[in-house]
Amino acid sequence: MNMISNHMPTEELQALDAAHHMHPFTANGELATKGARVITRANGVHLTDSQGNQILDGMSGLWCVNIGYGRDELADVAARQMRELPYYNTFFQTTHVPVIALSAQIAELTPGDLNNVFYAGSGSEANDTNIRLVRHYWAMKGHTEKNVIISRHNAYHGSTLGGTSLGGMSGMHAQGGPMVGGIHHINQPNWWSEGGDMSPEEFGLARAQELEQAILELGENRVAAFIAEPVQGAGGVIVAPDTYWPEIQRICDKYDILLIADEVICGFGRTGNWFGSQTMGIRPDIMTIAKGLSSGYAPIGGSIVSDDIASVIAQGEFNHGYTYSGHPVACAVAMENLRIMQEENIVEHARDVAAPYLKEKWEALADHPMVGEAKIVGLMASVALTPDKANRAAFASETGTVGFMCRERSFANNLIMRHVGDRMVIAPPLVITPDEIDVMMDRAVQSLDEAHKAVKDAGLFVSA
Ligand code: PXG
Repeated sequence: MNMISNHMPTEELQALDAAHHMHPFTANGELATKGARVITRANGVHLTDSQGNQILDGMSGLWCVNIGYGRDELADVAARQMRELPYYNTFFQTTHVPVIALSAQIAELTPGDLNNVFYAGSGSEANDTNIRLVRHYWAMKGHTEKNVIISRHNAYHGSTLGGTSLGGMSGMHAQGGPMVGGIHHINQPNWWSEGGDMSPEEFGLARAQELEQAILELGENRVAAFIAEPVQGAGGVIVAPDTYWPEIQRICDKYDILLIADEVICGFGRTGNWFGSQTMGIRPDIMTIAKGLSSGYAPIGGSIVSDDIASVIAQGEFNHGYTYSGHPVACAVAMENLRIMQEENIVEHARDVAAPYLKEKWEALADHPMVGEAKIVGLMASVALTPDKANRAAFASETGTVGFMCRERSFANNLIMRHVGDRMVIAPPLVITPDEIDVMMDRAVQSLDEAHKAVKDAGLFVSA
């Protein structure tokens, strides 16, 4: 076996990467000529690359490293669990201590009667479970026709066929179809881009009422569930107007439709509470979880379901499961992650210290000449880039051109900040300190300034 290590020259690593590794959501041909950035280690909120740069990770990896990097406790627990019981499954009437402990712990953390966990290896898999689970639930209750799931355009629910179909990303629907049937999409509550002349409150209500219209059009007896992220993450940190969620809850209650809160990003402290549903004041019947559950240290996801759903499903055999459902090492790592979050009051730190400190600085970005709205909930935030904030105008260039320029400046300034189209997005580790927030914001402002200049110089500061 060849010895590929951190000590190899970056160019050699990049060449091997380009030759054999297919990256997700990447134009791989283009990347091959440029060479991928090689991340070698990480600690706290910082990454180190193969050239020795210290990069502030304003995205917590992919919105997941909530407790920050470099926590030895998780490594120790993983090693201990691998020695004791590296794998056993939870099929066919067996169980093990890590999965028992984690399930009980999750039941304690979740609101209401969300006391039952079906495990998966990722958020995508968990949402695939949800499709089958909600349809099976209604079938068990004698309503086989109640099988349509309503979701939203520009939602992200994963990359498996089920996750892609549930999600509302047009670029994803355009590839690898046909999609899973029986899924219907309504519009998102993105006031900045789509609100027209309405006030945010009017618009929030109107977009929520699209759910009711869809139910009436599809047939009241046909809709099984509505799925949504409490705050759209991958869609650009889109925060619904205050009027939106109460109306969604009212409609789900009225028509007896299961509400699935996809908490893959919002869960485990991201919005300043344990779950985004609490921040938004909703009562879901199912929550999808992944990412922050283990802070990304081990792959694990799941569906947390209400006592009612669990009891109906328990009346027969649910022919569904993954080899790694309730993987003991992932469960042990997740348990340790939750222990640290509780003992160190990390959600409280996010809510009471980091989020308020960041909010003030983030919202001040709205004064920047290229920034329109600046939105923030807990430690997830976005700004809409615009050439004309008074008119909430989009750029004339292809969507994402300006956002990409801004991201490039951000990378060059050793800050990981994402662009989603022409919105810039951050979601730093929940443990970030005020001093680190100062550094993050200095780099963000510098990147915006540099991008603003580059956009003007390129003649791109022009409305569509
Ligand atoms: N639901 C939501 C709300 C997510 O954000 C998934 C499901 C799927 O989870 P897995 O574990 O299968 O990836 C996600 C994942 C991005 C980005 O660039 C976002 C996600 C994943 C990868 C990239 O914003 N979210």
